[in-house]
Amino acid sequence: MEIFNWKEILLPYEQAVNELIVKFNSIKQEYKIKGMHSPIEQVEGRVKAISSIIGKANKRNIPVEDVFEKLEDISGIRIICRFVEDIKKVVFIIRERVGKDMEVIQEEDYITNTKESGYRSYHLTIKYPIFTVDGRKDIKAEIQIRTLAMNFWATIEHSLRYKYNGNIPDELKERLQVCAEAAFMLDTEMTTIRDELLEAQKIVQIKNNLVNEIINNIHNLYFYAKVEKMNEFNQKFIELYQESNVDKLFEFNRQLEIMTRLYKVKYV
Ligand code: 0O2
Repeated sequence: MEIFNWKEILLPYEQAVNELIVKFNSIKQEYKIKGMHSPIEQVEGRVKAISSIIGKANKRNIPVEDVFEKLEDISGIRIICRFVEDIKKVVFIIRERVGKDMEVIQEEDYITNTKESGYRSYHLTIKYPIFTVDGRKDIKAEIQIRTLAMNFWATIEHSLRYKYNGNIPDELKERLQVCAEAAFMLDTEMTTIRDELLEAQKIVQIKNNLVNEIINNIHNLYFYAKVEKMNEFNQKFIELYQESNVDKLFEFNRQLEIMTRLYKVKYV
């Protein structure tokens, strides 16, 4: 067998993994800073262990010198989402990057087409350019997108697969299939909570915008109204803000806008 300088060969794969982790974490951060629900909960990445590369090459009858061309998951990224719906959103975000900083070369939907083992995940194989001292190199990477529940199941099953050297006993296989269905039921139930969460986030956003408008309108009124009137507005605003009733805040803002218009007509 040809002697490989594995460390040097795997370096670009490591670079791809590191860059992709940074990029997906930045997307997560952007959602958080904007006060929005992030479809990305967690990002992980790894370069496949040399023993696993050789093992997979043997299993598929691929000469080791061809593995870098033929194996798609030497660079692997895993994106964990809270909810099943978030997976679609992440897939959409990745597809949007096509032609910019990555190409999608294959998609496998193991959520709709659950594997016999019970495995669920959405897989995307991408081609990602990295820039080395020798120039551009396009690296294939596998992105696995799954929920926390799917990840919990896959992690346990993967360990058992390892323990039994790929031959999990039938009885255990069946129990794992039952667990996979239970995990999926949990995901389905969680979807209803997701809607509640998004609704709550929307209300908070509406309230924040409204409060900003009210403060702005009160500020404008300082140019026209008497001090006593302004104290009255401020007092009323504090009361309504504490009451946290969005409808009443809307009505108060409407009155402030009418008032501003009336004062302007009077003074212009
Ligand atoms: P590792 O150790 O996670 O890297 P195959 O030829 O069927 O073995 P292939 O064609 O590369 O695999 O593609 P596939 O089926 O899409 O699987 C790619 C990866 O998905 C696997 O990589 C696993 O990470 C994950 N996966 C697929 N099926 C299962 C499953 O039943 N259980 C778990 N836990 N993970 C699964 P590797 O190289 O097999 O393993």
